[in-house]
Amino acid sequence: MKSLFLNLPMMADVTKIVNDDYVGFTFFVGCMAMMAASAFFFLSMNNFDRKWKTSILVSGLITFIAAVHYWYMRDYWAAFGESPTFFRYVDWTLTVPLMCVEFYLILKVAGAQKSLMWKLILASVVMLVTGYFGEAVYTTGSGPAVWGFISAVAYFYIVYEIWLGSAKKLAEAAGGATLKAHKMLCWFVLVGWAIYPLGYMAGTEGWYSGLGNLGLNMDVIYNIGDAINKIGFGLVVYGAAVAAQNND
Ligand SMILES: *C/C=C(C)/C=C/C=C(C)/C=C/C1=C(C)CCCC1(C)C
Repeated sequence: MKSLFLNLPMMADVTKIVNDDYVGFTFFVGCMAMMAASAFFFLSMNNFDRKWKTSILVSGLITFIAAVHYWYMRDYWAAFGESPTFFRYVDWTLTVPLMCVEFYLILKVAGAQKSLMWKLILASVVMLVTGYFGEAVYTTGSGPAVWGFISAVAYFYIVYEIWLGSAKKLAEAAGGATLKAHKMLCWFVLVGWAIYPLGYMAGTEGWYSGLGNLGLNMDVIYNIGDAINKIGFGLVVYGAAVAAQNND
């Protein structure tokens, strides 16, 4: 009798990840980590009072949106062996503005205005759209360098605003758990976010033979950056909420 299995189509629904595909591996693990982090943030949300609940919710939304994108990016990489640039930038364009919202939510107690949030969101969108141009549209000659430079200007504006600008003054006025959380998030933006331009240089042309020649893969660098900045960032907010609650 003919086995039922022989009638199955040759292509399975699950794409194979080969042993030495370490890029595919980081997409896979990244996906799981984002899912687990989302479950953690969503389930712990209700342990906190209103002020912090929204912040934890936003942490969960950031990792959840990333989990869904990683699901697609993992598949895309497995199927085509190419960078899923489009999904990557859609993910960032949704999650990075949410991180700007997180800064605002934390500083709201100290009297932060919505205008601060919109300034940060606008700068982050400029940073990402110009980065996309350099990575996916103007990919030859000086294209990546020029668009990367404009992107970096927007990035440094965000760094300035939170480290030295009005956001810093609000955090100092608030003190306590708010100031501590703000400082930690500032470090994420200065050090954690700096991982991304390195990935960009590994994957685009025009950097004197490129970081890619050191054997560094752009997607691996981006995936490590995302794990640190999305899950770590959310955990800092969670820690601040726990600290604030224990002091009340
Ligand atoms: C969860 C995703 C995050 C936090 C993504 C952050 C992305 C950046 C900070 C990207 C920055 C870039 C530059 C500063 C210059 C080169 C182009 C980019 C877009 C990679």
